[in-house]
Amino acid sequence: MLNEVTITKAILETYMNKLKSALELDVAIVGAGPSGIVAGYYLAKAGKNVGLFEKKISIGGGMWCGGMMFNEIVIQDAAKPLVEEFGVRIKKFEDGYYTVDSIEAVSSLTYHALQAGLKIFNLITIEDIVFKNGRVSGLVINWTPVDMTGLHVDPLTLHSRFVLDATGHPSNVVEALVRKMGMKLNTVTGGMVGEKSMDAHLGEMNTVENTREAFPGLYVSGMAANATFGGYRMGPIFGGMFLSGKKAAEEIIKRLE
Ligand code: 48F
Repeated sequence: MLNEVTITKAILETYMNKLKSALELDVAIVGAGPSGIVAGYYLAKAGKNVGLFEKKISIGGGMWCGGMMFNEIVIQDAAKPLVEEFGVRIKKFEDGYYTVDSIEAVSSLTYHALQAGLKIFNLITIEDIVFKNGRVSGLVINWTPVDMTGLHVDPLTLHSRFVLDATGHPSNVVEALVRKMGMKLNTVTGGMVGEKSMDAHLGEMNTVENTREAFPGLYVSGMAANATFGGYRMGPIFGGMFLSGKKAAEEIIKRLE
């Protein structure tokens, strides 16, 4: 006969073991949008201890709904090999423009990242960073419902050799570093430069160029990279997001070695 208490123990013990294994990470990724998931996949594939923290229930960030709730996304030639690596089916629209079902994209990316060894924690909000020896050294985590309801509950903490801010447009981790520590970033102004208006071509290039270390220990990817270093937005073309995640992983892997 099935025992409800055994079911409860199975969940508690398995989850706690997963969380305990993520308390001293090589890389902590904040935000499970396209750039964060892709970065997590390549880091996990390289054998790194990597955890991804997402404040919402669902993984996928802004990718589920394509453009304006039409659930197809566009990719360009440069991103085709990467998308193929995840087994996602690509439809040619015209030379240089391809479409992908956004739901297939989110689910395939997530599936492959988990299978590669990425530990994903949803419903956890990053509310602050750990700052030690002049560098970003970890994350301050709390349940999203605590954040949403404003309950007075102290958070918990984890350490990480590198943090990747993949929180999209708000660039939440970088914002916390600047607001709370008043630190100068590795940008032209020393602050968060801010996202620019729409130019799909420049935006796609900016996303990859801006994927780098913004402060010792803290990398940025995806729209967080554009918000930090100043880049155009690009709308529902996602090649730049995928390539940004890959670049973030490659750069961090070099640093870890
Ligand atoms: O915004 P998002 O999808 O990140 P991205 O990888 O991709 C951007 C595109 O989706 C789209 C675009 C492309 O044309 O412009 O916007 O840059 O996903 C960011 C994720 O981070 C989560 C948020 O819920 C979303 O799923 N997030 C944001 N702040 C926090 C967070 C936080 N403080 N703690 C945990 N997760």
